[in-house]
Amino acid sequence: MNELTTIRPSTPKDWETDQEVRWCPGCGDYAILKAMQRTMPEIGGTPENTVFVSGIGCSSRFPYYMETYGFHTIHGRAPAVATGVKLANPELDVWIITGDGDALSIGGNHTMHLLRRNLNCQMLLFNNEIYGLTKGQYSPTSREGTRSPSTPFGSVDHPAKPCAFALGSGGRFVARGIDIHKNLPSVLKAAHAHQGAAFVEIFQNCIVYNDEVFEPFTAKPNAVANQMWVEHGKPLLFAGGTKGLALDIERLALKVVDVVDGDVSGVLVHDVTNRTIAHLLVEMPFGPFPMALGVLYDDPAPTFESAVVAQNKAVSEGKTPDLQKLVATGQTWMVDKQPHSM
Ligand SMILES: Cc1ncc(C[n+]2csc(CCOP(=O)(O)OP(=O)(O)O)c2C)c(N)n1
Ligand code: SF4
Repeated sequence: MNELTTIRPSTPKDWETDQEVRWCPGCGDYAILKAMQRTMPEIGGTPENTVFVSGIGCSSRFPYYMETYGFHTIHGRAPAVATGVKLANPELDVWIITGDGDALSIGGNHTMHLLRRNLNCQMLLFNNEIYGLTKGQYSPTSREGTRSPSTPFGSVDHPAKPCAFALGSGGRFVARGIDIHKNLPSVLKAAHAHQGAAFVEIFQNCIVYNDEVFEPFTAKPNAVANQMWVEHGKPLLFAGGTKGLALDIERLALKVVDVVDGDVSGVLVHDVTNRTIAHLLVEMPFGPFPMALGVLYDDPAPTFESAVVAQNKAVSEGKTPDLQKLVATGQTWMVDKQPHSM
């Protein structure tokens, strides 16, 4: 007689592998890995139905450390491989792990097409504003003036904003988190709950080549003043609720307002389905404005693989598959000349 095995919910430990972790001690990647291993049981994930797909970079070593299926692919091409995985089996839970170089330099076009097609997957971009694996060259997100082996006199490029890129590419879910922040698992959960391509930028400290670059908003003394965690249906407040964001109607832009005696009447209320608010939040210059974090935009639309599956079903309805006929259809020809003998 067959015996039934009870399936017990997984624990974070079930998602750990026996692989030696090769990141530098103190790298922000460790904290993201932990947050992911904590999140998987909470979303009811099962290792056999989960796939991590990465490109190339320090961040892209991630699949080795998750006890799931995984592909460490080629530079910038994780979205292409993830698309193939999802089309082959739309039931799989697919997570793409990438870096700012991988996703926005060599892989910029692939990232764009993944987002505009709206493949149902999660894409986590570990943004450390540098190429870590290749020893610290500047990346598309490096700030102007960044001194690196490839910009010894300081970068003169205008940096890309990953979340603005994602929105501009047609992304329907855009969020931000911080490697060591306690809210990261809830951002990952929201990304997973979204049906479609969910893009998450995670500020990740590269302790070796770009240490403390996010300190102006991640360091303890700066966090309260400069982090603004947004929540759907709640006013956009920061600095312990003493400041908020309002719309400057004349300039059609955001402005910072003081909140006096808890009066939030002029403060914008966050609506995750409002694309205009999302654009304003991701474009806010840090300094005069806080860093907007959490789910900035979440407005689902039909997914790529559901459209492909529906189309395949419609065109094959009532037809019997015939591979021989397919191969012999269209432009076919006979080669009757014999190859030259050697
Ligand atoms: C086709 C190709 N070009 C260049 C490289 C060299 N290369 C490897 S990783 C990388 C950049 C990685 O930076 P990022 O995506 O920011 O990841 P991090 O290492 O910082 O996590 C580059 C340029 C490569 N491996 N393959
Ligand atoms: S080089 Fe930077 S990003 Fe890469 S493992 Fe080391 S600390 Fe992390």
